[in-house]
Amino acid sequence: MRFDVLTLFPEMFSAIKESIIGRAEQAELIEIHPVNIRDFANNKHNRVDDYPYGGGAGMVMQAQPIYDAYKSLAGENKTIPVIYMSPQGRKLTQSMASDIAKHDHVILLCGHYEGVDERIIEEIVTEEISIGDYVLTGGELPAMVLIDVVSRLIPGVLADDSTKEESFSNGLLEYPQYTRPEEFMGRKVPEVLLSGHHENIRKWREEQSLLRTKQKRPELLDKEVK
Ligand code: 4H7
Repeated sequence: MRFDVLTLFPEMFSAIKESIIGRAEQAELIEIHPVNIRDFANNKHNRVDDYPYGGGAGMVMQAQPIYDAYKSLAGENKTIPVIYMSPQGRKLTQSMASDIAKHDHVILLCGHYEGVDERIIEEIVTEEISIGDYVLTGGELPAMVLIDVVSRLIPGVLADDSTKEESFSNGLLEYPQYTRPEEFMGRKVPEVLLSGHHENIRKWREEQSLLRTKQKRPELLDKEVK
């Protein structure tokens, strides 16, 4: 799967090339391709923002450099999803991530300042996505969150295919995990996990998942599992 990213800060994406996502890119399971919108400025000072019509605080990202950067990637192909990372978007969920993972190419648009000229949203954006109800200085961190969430759903990216059992896929929180030693600061690993009785372990974990969800995120129990 290929993620093209339209951004004013392409260097930020070196952060996501570490760890599991970095390994997935090495293995050519995914490709992350940041494109600097500033390279498409058509004035001698490389300006890509301007004052908002009607006045008010801050600057707005101009349509032309974003459009030209987009065209350099998509050409005449109008079928590639263009996702604008914005606080006004639909809030990202695990089930939205599964849908995005079905595409083999997406373009992510990262806004800065007061956002982009509205005509870019009308002309090229197919979906607006938010990562949560809080304000950030730019869309780059949300784009990296989306790339991480989607990439780990691609077959081969995770060593084990654990994604079917995890939180938000089955609608429950995950059960508690323990590793060696058997006793730490006087706290023992639950006996059942040492028993080797797989059916009892499965039942205990299922109970713990349900108990935790009731305690920590009761609202998840009212949701339908997609
Ligand atoms: C697009 C439009 C995403 C991008 C507006 C982006 C939060 C999220 C941004 C803005 C983002 C999220 C304009 C919002 C200036 C903040 C003061 C960049 N913030 N800005 N406002 N929740 N910020 O996914």
